[in-house]
Amino acid sequence: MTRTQVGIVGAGPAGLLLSHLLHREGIASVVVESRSRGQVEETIRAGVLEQGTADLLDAAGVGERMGREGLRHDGILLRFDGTTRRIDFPGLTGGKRVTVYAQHEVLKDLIQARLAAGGPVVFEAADVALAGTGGDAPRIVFRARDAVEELQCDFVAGCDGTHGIVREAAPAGALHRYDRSYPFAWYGILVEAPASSDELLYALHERGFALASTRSPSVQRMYLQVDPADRVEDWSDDRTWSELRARLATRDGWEPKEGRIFHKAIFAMRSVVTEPMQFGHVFLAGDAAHVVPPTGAKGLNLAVADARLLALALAAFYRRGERSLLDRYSQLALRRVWKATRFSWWMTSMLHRFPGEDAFRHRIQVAELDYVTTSRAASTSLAENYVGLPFEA
Ligand code: RFL
Ligand code: PHB
Repeated sequence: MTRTQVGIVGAGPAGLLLSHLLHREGIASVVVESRSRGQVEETIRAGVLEQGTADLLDAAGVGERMGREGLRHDGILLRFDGTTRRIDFPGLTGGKRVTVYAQHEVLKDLIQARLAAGGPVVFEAADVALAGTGGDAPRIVFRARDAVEELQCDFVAGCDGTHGIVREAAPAGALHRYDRSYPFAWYGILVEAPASSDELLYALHERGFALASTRSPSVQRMYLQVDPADRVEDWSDDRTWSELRARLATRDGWEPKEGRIFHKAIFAMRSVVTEPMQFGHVFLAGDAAHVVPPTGAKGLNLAVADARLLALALAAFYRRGERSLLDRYSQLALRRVWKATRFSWWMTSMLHRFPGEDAFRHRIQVAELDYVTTSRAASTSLAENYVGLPFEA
């Protein structure tokens, strides 16, 4: 049996950042991850960092490569009815913007920082399970290199994503899950091509939603709303480009720049919130506690906000013996979580075609986009949520 102060399940953004922030406070942690380092560093997911997320990574000493390679964006474009309107972030939020920098690049930077500091990250852990969650010394039990290991902890952080096991260790009835499935999925591609647009382009079209995002000057990320039953095999390159051209079309003949598609994936769209985000000495952070549809680009940023808050609460406990922040972790985290859930649901509702929707609903969506992009009050509301609301505490 080994001992640590904080046992962390999952080496995603939530788990790795928490471990890094704790290390900076002089608090020991061990990260236990089921996948290999290579798999963690190669999974294609999010790309948009809120101003506060980028500032936090900088202040924590892991923002150097992001500063060099990340792309700073001062706005987004909303396209509907063949026209394009811009939301100007700095002008509406007192100078805030977002940074486009892939999640797996953030993870590479965090893993490098953890390993350089000697912080144990156990990759390829099998049969990860929790024990003793009813008492003061929860344990993480797992197999690594064919030996059974037991890690005794003061606290456990469940940072193990949507399908994690930590949440499942809660006593029956202790947690409530709010769940909403959307009747469509996103089909995402990576393309070798120059950017079609200087800023992220979100489009509402009668044929469904489309998004042109970016990863670098030579790699683009594009998404289409598709049927949840679709598989990537249903989407040939030709069909993909013809649909992107149709949904992103403008009255003056704008077309996306095409190139070699080298990655395709389809994923479901859900909103989930777990309440509370703690039981006994166990705390949940990131997707383990909540999931948002990607339309508002909030998932990674919420994981970062949870990790920040939990690190602050644990630091108050270890430094000053103060329990009050730990006791209020869930309550404080959920205020941000529900606001991001609302924003992601609203962006999703405004920009997608719902099955069975009639012409009336489509005209209402167009009117809403027209309003959001012409009223300073409404644009400010979108902008301040997109660049990120202020952190709690
Ligand atoms: P993660 O990243 O899922 O990490 C969880 C880790 O836990 C490991 N794990 C286990 N380890 C040990 N034992 C077990 N039993 C385990 N079970 C799981 C997993 O292997 C994994 O390494 O959760 P975390 O840290 O909470 O981070 C959440 C974010 O990854 C997620 O919210 C975002 O990717 C969501 N998201 C976006 N968020 C944004 O903020 N901006 C975006 O632009 C954005 N775009 C996206 C997205 C998510 C997407 N997908 C695929 C769902 C775009 C896409 C396509
Ligand atoms: C991405 O670049 O992957 C991305 C951008 C904006 C979103 C979702 C995903 O809203």
